[in-house]
Amino acid sequence: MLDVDRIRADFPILKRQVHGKPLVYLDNAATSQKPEVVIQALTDYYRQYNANIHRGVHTLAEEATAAYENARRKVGRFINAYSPREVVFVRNTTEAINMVALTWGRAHVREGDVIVLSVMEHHSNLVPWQLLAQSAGAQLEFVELDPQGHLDLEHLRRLLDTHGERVKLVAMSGMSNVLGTINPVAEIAALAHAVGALFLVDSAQSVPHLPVDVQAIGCDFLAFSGHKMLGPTGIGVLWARKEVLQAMPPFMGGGEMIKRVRLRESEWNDIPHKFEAGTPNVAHGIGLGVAVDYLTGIGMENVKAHEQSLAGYALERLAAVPNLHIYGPPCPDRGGVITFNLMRGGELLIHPHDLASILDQEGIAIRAGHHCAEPLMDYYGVPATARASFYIYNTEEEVDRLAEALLRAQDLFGIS
Ligand code: C6P
Repeated sequence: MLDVDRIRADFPILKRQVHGKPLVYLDNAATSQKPEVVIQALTDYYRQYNANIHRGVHTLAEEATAAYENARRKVGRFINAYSPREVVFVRNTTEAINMVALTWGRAHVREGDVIVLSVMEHHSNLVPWQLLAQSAGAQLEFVELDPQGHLDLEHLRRLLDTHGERVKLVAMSGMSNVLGTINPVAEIAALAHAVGALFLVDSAQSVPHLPVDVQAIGCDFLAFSGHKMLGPTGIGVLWARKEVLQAMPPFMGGGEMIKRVRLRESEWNDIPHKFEAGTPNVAHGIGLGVAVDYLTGIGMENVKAHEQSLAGYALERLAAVPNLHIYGPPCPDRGGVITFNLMRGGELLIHPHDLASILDQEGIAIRAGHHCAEPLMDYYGVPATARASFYIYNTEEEVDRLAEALLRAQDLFGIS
């Protein structure tokens, strides 16, 4: 069990009020809050050893380089990378997936090839593949869902059987940002590899909330964002197997990604630097390392257990709210994401945006909209949904406040 009171004390923002009410922050799938140690790490860098890295021999440059490379090692250990050299720092999940599409994808995906995705994907794990498929003349296929919101693995098997070796890549989320579904990524990796395809995990929602071990999954690429896991914005990670990264052409050209430059051609640096052109986000990389320390200190099994217990409590508590339709699977197949609509006979009673505004008046922050998963909204035939998403500092009392606010919102709209 987590000592949530102690954890909450580490997050200065949780002390603030919104519209005169204590903040209930339930928008963690969009971005998490930051503990004092992460905020402090950024200030320390700028106050004490701000310098460019991998370039200078002066003390500040050496200290900054050591801290940044240490953060890379921490991140590598956190996901059980084979080597820290497999950890490429990028801006976020979106950049990581685009990097794969624009480098590995352009080199390996040809006309008639197939990329297998699912209908629950975030736009970041969809649009880069659309762009690649359009330029290469490749085909996209989509795994559908079962009625509870799990991936239909039989459908995946059928797609892989049908297209066989033409499938070059399977790319799926580790956990859905809308349904909360935890996907069986190790099983998917094995199915993808059986036809010779590589497997990319969009881990934007899984690395922050579940233990993730790239060796146990057996994936080839994994992408995630620092800002969703207590770290700063503007720093994220592309992990890929060493052999895959080494064979991949570079992404952007410039300083740092080269070993030797002539006027007409250049020799690339070793991985991961080959993919980190220009001055990187030094402060935020170091901050991500501190966030990883913080999560490691809690233990990712404990993080997962806390969020699943909150999700279970929320499913039970919200079941008592009339007219509430919840999307996604039951526990334990889901993490701490609860997406819902107030509806009757398939019609929305309150638009999720109105609902989010009403809850905001009560100090409760949830997200409303399509959650950057428009095809999934189409799949369920709704324009938008409301979503509450949990993290280590959320409590059952906050879930109670959400449930009570949902009842009051219906009163306000005169819904009986
Ligand atoms: N989802 C949400 O509110 P970036 O923006 O690059 O850090 O992460 C993109 C991304 C990719 N995949 C999944 C599964 C995600 O959930 C996200 C981000 C946020 O659901 C913001 S749209």
